[in-house]
Amino acid sequence: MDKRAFLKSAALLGGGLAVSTTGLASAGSQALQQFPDVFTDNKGLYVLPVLPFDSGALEPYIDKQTVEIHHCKHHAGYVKGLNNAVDKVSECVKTGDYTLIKHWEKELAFHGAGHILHTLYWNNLSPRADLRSATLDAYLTKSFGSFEAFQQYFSAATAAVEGGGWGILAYQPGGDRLVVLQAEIHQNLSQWMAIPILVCDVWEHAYYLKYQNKRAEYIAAFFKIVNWQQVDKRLAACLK
Ligand code: MN3
Repeated sequence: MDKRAFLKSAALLGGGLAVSTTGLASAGSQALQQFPDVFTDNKGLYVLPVLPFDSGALEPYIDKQTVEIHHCKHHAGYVKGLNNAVDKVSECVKTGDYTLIKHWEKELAFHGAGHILHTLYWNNLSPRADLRSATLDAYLTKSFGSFEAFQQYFSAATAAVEGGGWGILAYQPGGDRLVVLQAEIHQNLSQWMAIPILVCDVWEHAYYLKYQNKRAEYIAAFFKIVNWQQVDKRLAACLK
């Protein structure tokens, strides 16, 4: 087994830090197994993934020092901050004290987006560009006209990101197509790779005529009318 294949199988088992000796014990590991990027170990703790290549292997395109600082300092910082935010949110849930929930949700999004996007970034780099599959090419053609058109569009959109951020090629499940997105900074209260299964609109237009400034009352009413069957169906689709 070469290094990359070994690390891939290790990542599937344990989140990428080491080969798991306990195997796939956790609930949800079925779902994790189907996606090639894993963000946690098998206990649910977020972990810094092992790079799928040597830190100097991307030279001359990306230099060794940049890769090492980016991975061991920046990415590791997101992992640490994310686990801390998860702990603090767990405390809020346990104690029922949500006084600081806005702060910790922001931390969760900032570090969560950082950890998830950097894991995707490392795993979608390789010392040599691989060939694309016929399926990927078909989706690129269906969505953008051709690979060349996609590459031009992705490059232009990514170059035009205002300030720090990301260019992102994403699959849109409801439309069965690919889309190109810009992410300014990187979180805006999203962690990415999270598929919504229940949403509540809290723009004022959704409740103001009846509830005015009492948003919490509207949210309590919302919970009286949730279509849980639809939520179940969405969850089932995610776990497929
Ligand atoms: Mn970065």
